[in-house]
Amino acid sequence: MNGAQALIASLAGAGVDACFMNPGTSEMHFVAALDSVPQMRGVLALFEGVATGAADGYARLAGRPAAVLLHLGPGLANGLANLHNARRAHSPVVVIVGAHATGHVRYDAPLQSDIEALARTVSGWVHTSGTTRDLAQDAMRAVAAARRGQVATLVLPADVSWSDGGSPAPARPQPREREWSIMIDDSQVATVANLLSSRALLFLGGRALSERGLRAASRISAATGARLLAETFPARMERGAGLPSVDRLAYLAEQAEAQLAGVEHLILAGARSPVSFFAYPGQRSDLVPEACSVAVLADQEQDLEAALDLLADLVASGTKPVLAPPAVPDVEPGPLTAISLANTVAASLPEDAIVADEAITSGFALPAALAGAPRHSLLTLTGGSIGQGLPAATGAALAAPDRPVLSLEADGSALYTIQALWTQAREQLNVTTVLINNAAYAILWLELARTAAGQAGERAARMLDLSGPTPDFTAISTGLGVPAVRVSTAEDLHRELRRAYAEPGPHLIEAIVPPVVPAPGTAW
Ligand SMILES: Cc1ncc(C[n+]2csc(CCOP(=O)(O)OP(=O)(O)O)c2C)c(N)n1
Ligand SMILES: [Mg+2]
Repeated sequence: MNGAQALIASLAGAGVDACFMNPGTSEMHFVAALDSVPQMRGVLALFEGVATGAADGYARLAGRPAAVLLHLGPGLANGLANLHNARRAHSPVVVIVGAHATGHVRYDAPLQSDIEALARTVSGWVHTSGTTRDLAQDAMRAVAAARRGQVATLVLPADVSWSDGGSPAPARPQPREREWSIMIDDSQVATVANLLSSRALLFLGGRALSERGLRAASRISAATGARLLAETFPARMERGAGLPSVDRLAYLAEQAEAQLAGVEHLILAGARSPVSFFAYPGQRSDLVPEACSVAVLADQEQDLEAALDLLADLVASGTKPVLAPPAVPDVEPGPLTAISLANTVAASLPEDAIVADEAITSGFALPAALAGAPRHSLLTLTGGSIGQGLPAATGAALAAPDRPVLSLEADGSALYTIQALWTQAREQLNVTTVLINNAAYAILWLELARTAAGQAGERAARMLDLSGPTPDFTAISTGLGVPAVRVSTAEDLHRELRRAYAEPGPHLIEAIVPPVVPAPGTAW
């Protein structure tokens, strides 16, 4: 058995049985080994950012890592932005980066670069395998490291992969869920219990946004009057009718400050203390109100759900969570706006959907519209690095093939990783993409004004505008193998959404929606 065969067999044995990849010459033995280890599902992505974003989406749904196979430093570099989003999501991902054979490194061949340095920017664990004998064991260490909620990168020299003498390693005994996590501090739970009142706010993130976490948080809020708020960009949040409805902290600092005004005790449960996304001249970065105390109930490395349950049992025994009633908005016919888009999406959402939201400005009305929609899992842009939505939807669909996936995707963001559509077509994934075409980087129109970067002249405006030519997403999608239609009214969107959900395989609906932000140079 060569190293690659031992590696893949061991990964599959440890439950890592999907590999998103974009291979090159140094990975040919890995690719060849796919035929001797059919338990591993290889999924080809046509850009590394699609592979890494798909592995992130997969992990958010499956709760276990997928593997990613990349080609040396440049392949890894192409995948880094979505590994950044994965790191911010605490997603388990096993990245395997093929490298030159050990004896080849000294010649400084064209693709030689410092792979480990690149890997360290996003990985919690990095190792270069030195021998075929130890490769499978190294892989099992990578899987164990990833399972702690991080990116684990194993660099795989070509000769370590191609040499004989590999033997599969047994999967490490899997810790029971969260067993690896740092113990919850009972005294901390008791301290937090004393802070709870209507002047307290419980700020939720990570696993606190699971059904269990939300139900416990809702009980705590109902019993004590403490307010609830979720982090701005959760990795995964359960939402919809029958679940507690919790607002998210606003992206815009001035709105976030209004949400936090009057809070005297901020209690963190899996979320980081709130900060402004960007700095603005003359504005605060730290969004915690003056004289507000900050306490930690539990963080992402602790069992957040158990911590919330403990707190709920302490302060809310006998109190039931407050659940959102079913409430589906009417679809008002007429030209699409961001509001009618949100209402139409909510009105047509199937039960148990996965919603990947990279709708940027056109998505502002979605949270309210979807609060009473059929229950769904929401995936968002954890690290702010755009080009994540289409890949994440792809990986989520692969991890949860029985659930419909809705990918709400802004035009500018889509164009970073549009090749994801081809993988959706190739794998026949049940993904419905609503591609929101506003022919602009509309959020940057807003940011130009907010940063007080000056009056936008014509030359500046051209940098934030996608018209001339406006990309034709219906043509692009069809060309990549995903059937597509263009709509510009709510009634057409409603009809096409229902049609797409009813038919297996991927679909794209290009929705023409005017920007919600006035163009640069126009009066507000
Ligand atoms: C990797 C990366 N590159 C650039 C940016 C900066 N950026 C943030 S939003 C944005 C444009 C978004 O445009 P679009 O997706 O069309 O959404 P809209 O603002 O029009 O709603 C850009 C370029 C980023 N966040 N991440
Ligand atoms: Mg846009």
